[in-house]
Amino acid sequence: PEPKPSSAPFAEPLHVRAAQVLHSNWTGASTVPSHSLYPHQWSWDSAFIAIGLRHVSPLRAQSELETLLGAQWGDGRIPHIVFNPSVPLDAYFPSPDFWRSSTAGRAAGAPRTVQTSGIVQPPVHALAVWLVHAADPGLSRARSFLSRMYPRLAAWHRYLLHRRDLGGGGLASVVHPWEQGMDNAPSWDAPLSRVTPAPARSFRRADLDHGAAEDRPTDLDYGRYVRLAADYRDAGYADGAAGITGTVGAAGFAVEDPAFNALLIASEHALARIARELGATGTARHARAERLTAALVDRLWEPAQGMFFCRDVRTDELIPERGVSGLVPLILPTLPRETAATLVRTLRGPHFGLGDTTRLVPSYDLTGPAFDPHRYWRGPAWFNTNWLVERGLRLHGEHARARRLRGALLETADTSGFAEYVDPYTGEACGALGFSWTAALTLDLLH
Ligand code: 9YW
Repeated sequence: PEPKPSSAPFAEPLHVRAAQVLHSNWTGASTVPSHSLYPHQWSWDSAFIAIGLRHVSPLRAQSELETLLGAQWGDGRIPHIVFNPSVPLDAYFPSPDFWRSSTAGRAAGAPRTVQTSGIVQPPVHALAVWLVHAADPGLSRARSFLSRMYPRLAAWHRYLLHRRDLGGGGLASVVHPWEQGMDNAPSWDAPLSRVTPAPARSFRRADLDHGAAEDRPTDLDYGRYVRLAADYRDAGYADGAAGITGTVGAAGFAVEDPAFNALLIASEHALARIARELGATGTARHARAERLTAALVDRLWEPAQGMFFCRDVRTDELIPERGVSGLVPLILPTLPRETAATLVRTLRGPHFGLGDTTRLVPSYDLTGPAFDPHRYWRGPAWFNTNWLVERGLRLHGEHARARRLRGALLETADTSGFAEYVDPYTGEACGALGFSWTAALTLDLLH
């Protein structure tokens, strides 16, 4: 096991150690989430990393996002992984020879020179670009950062809002659990159960070389992840009508997720600000973000449970599992007052226990049948989702609660050695240590 960095009095201050983590995970053009477990560039990780990195090096924060957006596909999608060609193929699965982006993704406009995956991750990017700009507007203007990023971000949002509106209600669907970023969340169990797993002998998991099997998704989950991704690839990564009948429909996985869509909406607000900074009004984008907020409430709010649920697009029904994803819409500025107040009550209640039984917001319902305080997205607390909740609490005037959550996050980041995720009750470290977004968001909370 990796040694736990000491938090003894003679240790460097927290911000120095957080910066050291980012420094050692920097590869020259981007940052790996973790050298051992995830040795390439991940999409939403890079957005969170840039948000922290901007306090240490605004230039590197800009480069991080430029590298990611440089791997954008012609149809507008930003791939969930950009592969580092100097890392051996067997270091991570699925590797470039599984995704085959430059050949299988040709019709969708995959880049020819860089290898990527063909699925996406939550759209935190416009928000990150805006925050990175704001950290050093002079440098940003000198490098035309916003004017270079804007058309790419606009194409990204266009892709999600048009090609991925599989439910027809205005929201974006994910076609794979990896796209939403919370791989084995219990919300996926029902829609995934319709997917025939790929045979275990047809692939080799690299994650188990570094992570404890009892903390990671199961082999059965992995078989289904592989099947969904291979079917999508074999249909040329096509979305829309062709995707539904040809690939997504065949496997049956299409889900509208509250966190994914809330991040899209928050990013649309950020894009409006970027447009304004570039001399446009931004009004149309703010208006669109408000319409999307109304669609989110209309399609995913479950009043009887006081939170948002996922909608299974295949059955057109809400999935009755309480995950942290259903609390993330708290980051939305035009959420109805009563909805925001209800979310805060749910956060403090028995299912998430914040400020009562838990120190950080768990990824899943403490009372749910699938709850496990150590298994990945089925209970442990993650720093990115907690950072979003802290931001949401502040936005809705819950300053004392936000302050307490901030304090708990900083303390847990410190004592856990910037762990990937932690036991929500005890703060015990799980997964990789020296994890980039944990260090980055620590830096952001310290500023
Ligand atoms: C995997 C990199 C990624 C995150 C995801 C997280 C995990 C990859 O790691 O997925 O192999 O399981 O679930 O959100 O972006 O940090």
